[in-house]
Amino acid sequence: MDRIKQDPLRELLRVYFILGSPNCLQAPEVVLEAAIKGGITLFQFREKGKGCLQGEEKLNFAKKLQSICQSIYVPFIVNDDIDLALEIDADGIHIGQEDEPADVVRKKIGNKILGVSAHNLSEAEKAIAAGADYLGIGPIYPTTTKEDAKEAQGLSFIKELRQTGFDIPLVGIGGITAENAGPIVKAGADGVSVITAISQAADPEAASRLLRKAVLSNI
Ligand code: 3NM
Repeated sequence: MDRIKQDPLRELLRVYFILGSPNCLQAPEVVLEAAIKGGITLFQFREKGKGCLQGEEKLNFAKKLQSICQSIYVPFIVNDDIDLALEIDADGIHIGQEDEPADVVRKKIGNKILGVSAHNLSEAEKAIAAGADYLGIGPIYPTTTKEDAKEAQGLSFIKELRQTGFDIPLVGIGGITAENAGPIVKAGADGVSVITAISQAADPEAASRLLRKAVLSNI
């Protein structure tokens, strides 16, 4: 087995499911449990967008989803909200370029997992210097889930990072499905991150299983 396959964080990034209450067709707890049964490897709580929960409701919802993850040992990452991540002792945090600087976040969270979205080499270099454990690269394909998503970039930036010698764990995001996931890992990503492909699937367990198969058969 090569070094990449032995890295536990790379293994966690294989099928990285992101969810918030605005993203679901069914009850979020039901979707998350099904996704875990189908083989997701990491979960991110992203309570954003129209109608999202705030304050105490958000906190209680996060705790509910966290306890589902804890019961099956799927690590629980919080999007953006560092105070929430610390309050519930989440396993990690994911931040974008508009959020608090990664070095400040790293100081606040100690050795929890830190993921940073990066769109160019300079952002990638800065994130790594600040202590990012993995980079989120997207949108790979067009997506309507993130309101302020940039233009789809395809596989070019993932390839550029790998060709330039960056070996930090990478996960692709944006418009990813079981049908189009394979080329992303072939291009050098360690896994894929999805919202719609699982949360809006008629059968989230089957959708997760298909995504997992698509990733693992191309690693
Ligand atoms: N971040 P879906 S794209 C949360 O480009 C998020 O950084 C993106 O949702 C980025 O799987 C995106 O439904 C939305 O396309 C991903």
